[in-house]
Amino acid sequence: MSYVDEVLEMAAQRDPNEPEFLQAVKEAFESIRPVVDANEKVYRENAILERFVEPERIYTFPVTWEDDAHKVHVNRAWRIQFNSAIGSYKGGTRFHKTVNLSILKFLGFEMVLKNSLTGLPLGGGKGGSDFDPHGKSDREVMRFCQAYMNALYRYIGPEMDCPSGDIGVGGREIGYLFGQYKKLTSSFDAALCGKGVNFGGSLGRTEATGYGLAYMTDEMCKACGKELTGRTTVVTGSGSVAIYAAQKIQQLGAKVVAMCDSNGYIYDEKGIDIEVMRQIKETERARISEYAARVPGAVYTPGKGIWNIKCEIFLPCATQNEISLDAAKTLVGNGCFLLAEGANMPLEPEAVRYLQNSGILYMPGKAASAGGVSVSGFEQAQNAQRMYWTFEEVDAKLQRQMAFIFNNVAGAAKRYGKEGNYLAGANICAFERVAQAMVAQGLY
Ligand code: NDP
Ligand code: 2IT
Repeated sequence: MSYVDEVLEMAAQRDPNEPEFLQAVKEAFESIRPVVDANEKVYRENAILERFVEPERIYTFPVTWEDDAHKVHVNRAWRIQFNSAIGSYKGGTRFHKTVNLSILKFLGFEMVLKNSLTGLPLGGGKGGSDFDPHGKSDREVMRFCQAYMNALYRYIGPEMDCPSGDIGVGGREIGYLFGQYKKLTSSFDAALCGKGVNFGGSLGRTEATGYGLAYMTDEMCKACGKELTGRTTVVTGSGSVAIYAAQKIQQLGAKVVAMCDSNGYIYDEKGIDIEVMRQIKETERARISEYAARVPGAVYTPGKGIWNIKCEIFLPCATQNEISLDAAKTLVGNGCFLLAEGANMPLEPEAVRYLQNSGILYMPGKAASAGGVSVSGFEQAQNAQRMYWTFEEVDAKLQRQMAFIFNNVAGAAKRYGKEGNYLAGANICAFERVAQAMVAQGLY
């Protein structure tokens, strides 16, 4: 049995109840087979693959908090410090009712690879809780964040582990988390990213993942001589990644005709009005159905099925496994020629395989969504310098960053005789950097 298969089997036996984690590991390991075969002796001697699938540390903690009616709730929370071979731990925090250890381990594993692609000194981590922020008051969210930080503050820090946002955690939550961290440690350490721009946050961090995804889409089009201008585009989700992906891709000339939330989707033939969307989602925290109530001609459809809308470019920016094989078939059948992932692992494995065989341009999330963590890295750099960069500086660096990632991913695919296979290129390029560092640092 090959080394890759041995470790895949071992992981499946160890963690049979972690389907998302095993899905992420399998996808990456299928791609890196040629690298592992070429370095098998060294990797086996250093147990590189066994160590690669095992988080270096997992903190598990209950979060006890009181709602506005003084009822006490206990949520479960975790922080996973997955791999520190190339830098201190870095990765988002997710608050969503579905959060469990499997989901956070898959996200942590993806972070290790994504952060490697950035070329920055960032190890991989992830954390979060099964707390559901929907329908909670500001004060309830604040008390939850404070209780979460009471348990976590000892284990994070600017040189140790630096959490930021993800689903359910944006500027408001990071503000409350940072406020509590500061109170508990009596320091202004830059232990969190995504902070407000008047207390250490980087300009452009809010937009970074979405803008980065749009820049990556542009790179993919350019590489095959296609124009973005006038391309009908569908973006799933309506959170921070989706909103800024839609805004930037429209600025680059495409037309976004549909977006969704977990209740349903809207179709606006004229192109989504981003300011209306921001007002509804960011300011009012309301449902996307409101958009159709406010914008003449827009149509709301409850439930799933946004992928049935005809488009040339599809940017999934909501959550994992939102796109099934059938949805992928519909997209290709309708003439979609490019799919780039703003979300982490939004496609089921069969959908990924189908897209690859159908020959459309496909960029996995670990590359296409790396703009967010890149600007988190820039935030850490600005904090360390005690400086602020302008929005234009950050945006220019982000554009260079996405081009750098695209070129490395495309180059790695070519090096291994898989030209145009960006999934293989991303996994190979990311893994090589981490594995080399692990070998160089010896056993630990
Ligand atoms: P937000 O919480 O801001 O938005 C999430 C969006 O996805 C909401 O519109 C939400 O709808 C929707 N959504 C969540 N779950 C589902 C579901 N089961 N079905 C349909 N829609 C759903 O999160 P982000 O925009 O930050 O994150 C979106 C994705 O991008 C995630 O996969 C995240 O891991 C990834 N990502 C985030 C980065 C960041 O910097 N924030 C960086 C890189 C990747 P509703 O409001 O109804 O729940
Ligand atoms: O999945 C991700 O890349 C994030 N949630 C952002 C991580 C970060 O540290 O900014």
